[in-house]
Amino acid sequence: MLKDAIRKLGLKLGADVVGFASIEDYRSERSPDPKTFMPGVTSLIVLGYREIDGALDSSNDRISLSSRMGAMDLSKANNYRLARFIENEFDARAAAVNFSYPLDMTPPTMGLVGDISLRHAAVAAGLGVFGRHNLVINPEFGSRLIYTALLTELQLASDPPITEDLCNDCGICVEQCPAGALDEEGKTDEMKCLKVSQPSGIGGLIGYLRKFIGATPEDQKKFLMDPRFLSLYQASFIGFQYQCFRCIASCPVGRKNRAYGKAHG
Ligand code: B12
Ligand code: SF4
Ligand code: SF4
Repeated sequence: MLKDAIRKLGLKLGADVVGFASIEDYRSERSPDPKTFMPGVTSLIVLGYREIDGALDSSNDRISLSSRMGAMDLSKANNYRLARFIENEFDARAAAVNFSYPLDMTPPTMGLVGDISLRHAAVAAGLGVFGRHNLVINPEFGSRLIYTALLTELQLASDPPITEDLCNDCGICVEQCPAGALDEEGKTDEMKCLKVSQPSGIGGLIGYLRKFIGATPEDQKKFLMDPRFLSLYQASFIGFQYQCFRCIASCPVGRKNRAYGKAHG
């Protein structure tokens, strides 16, 4: 009953999939124990939002990002609405885990580990399984879902796990990765991925500032008109500015008929 009411609202608000996991079934070795920041947590509600095919398949990464930004905005508002619904209707605490950030930027993880690993949460909630690209593949939408979650003090049983291996080991994601970040099975080379997928992220900004500090005053003036500086400026108010989507976009599982590849050659 509880699950039905929450699922119904999540879907009505625009999520494409909604799943539930008892906190005991959520296991993510590198992530913190959720009880350290919500002592009474008993379950996770995980929501998935599909990427827009036309955007994801575009060779223009700004167009691809438009779909992501829309999903992020919708998911943030929905998390807030759902948390409020749970607290108002069922008198139980709820807290939202947003799409990606804010992240804990302190050592040792320095922005590379979320408070909740949404992939492990999605797997625990029966929404998908890991594929060769280390992303979660859902039976209906394939890799083309992004996830958010709510932590709650409601007792909710886990949805049945997916036992089928949805990855067909075709290797397309590995071939398509321009950074070679997926070469080692079971591990994404984070630094290689970051360089290509977020060139205007913190690594890019630090590199640029280092060069700026070492430059002559004359060259520093040129640095301020450099297109690279303008991209860093733009990223500072957009948030994480993803510039590569190839591992999600190239995976054929659940891609329907709107085939990837035309714009990418
Ligand atoms: C930090 C982060 C990154 C970092 C580091 C990734 C990393 N190693 O975890 C960087 C910048 C590299 C990154 C890149 C990308 N990310 Co990212 N990222 C996150 C974030 C914020 C935290 C991830 C985290 O906590 N990792 C730490 C733990 C979980 O990692 P781990 O235990 O070491 O697990 C790794 C491996 O061991 C392996 N693994 C673990 N268990 C198992 C089990 C099996 C069976 C297998 C095969 C593998 C496997 O997978 C992980 C990848 O290295 C999440 C959001 C969130 N809060 O979860 C999004 C998230 C994981 N990212 C996502 C996406 C889509 C991307 C990108 C495609 C970029 C883009 N354009 O959007 C790439 C894909 C890279 C890839 N193919 O792995 C989505 C994934 C959605 C999905 N369908 O699975 C997430 C969940 C965001 C979201 N809200 O949907 N990301
Ligand atoms: S986002 Fe791009 S660079 Fe990163 S793993 Fe996927 S394909 Fe490779
Ligand atoms: S592209 Fe192929 S190998 Fe990669 S995750 Fe998808 S099905 Fe698996």
